[in-house]
Amino acid sequence: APGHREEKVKSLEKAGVLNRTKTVDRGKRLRKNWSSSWTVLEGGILTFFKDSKHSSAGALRHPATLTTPEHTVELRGATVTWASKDKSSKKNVLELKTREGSEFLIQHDSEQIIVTWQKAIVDSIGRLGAD
Ligand code: I3S
Repeated sequence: APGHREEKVKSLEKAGVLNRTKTVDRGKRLRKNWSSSWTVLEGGILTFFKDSKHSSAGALRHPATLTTPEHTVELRGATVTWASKDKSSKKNVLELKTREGSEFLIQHDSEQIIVTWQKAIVDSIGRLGAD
C-alpha cells in the first residue's frame, strides 16, 4: 500500500560512505583501524557495513540487499560530540559513545557532509529519548 511505502522511506534517515573506527568495545579500548564504510542511519540504529563496495543508489532503495553489517549501533542513550584533537589527527571527526560503553569515531573530509551526519544522529537520538 502507498502508506506503507511512505513509512519505509521516512524511516531511512540517512545513508552514505563515511570513514569510521571503533575505539572502545564495552569499556575495553581497541586499536584504531580506520576504514571506509557504507553507513546507514535508520530507525534509531546506525549500521556500518564492512566496506563501501556495495554502496549505490540502488542500495539506498534496497537496504536489505546490502552485505552483512560489521557494526550495528543502538542510538538510544548514545551521545555524539566533536572529537577532541587527541582522539585523532584527522579533521571533521565525530565521537559516538553508546549506552553500553562502546565508542566509535566517524569522519569525512567534507565538513558539510559530516555536519549533516552529526545533525541526523543528534536528531535520531533526540527522537528516541533517554530511557
Ligand atoms: O591514535 P593513534 O594511534 O595515533 O591512531 C592512528 C593509528 O590507528 C594508525 O594505525 P597504526 O596503529 O597501524 O599506525 C592509523 O593509521 C592512524 O590513522 C591513526 O591516527 P588518526 O590520527 O588518523 O586517527
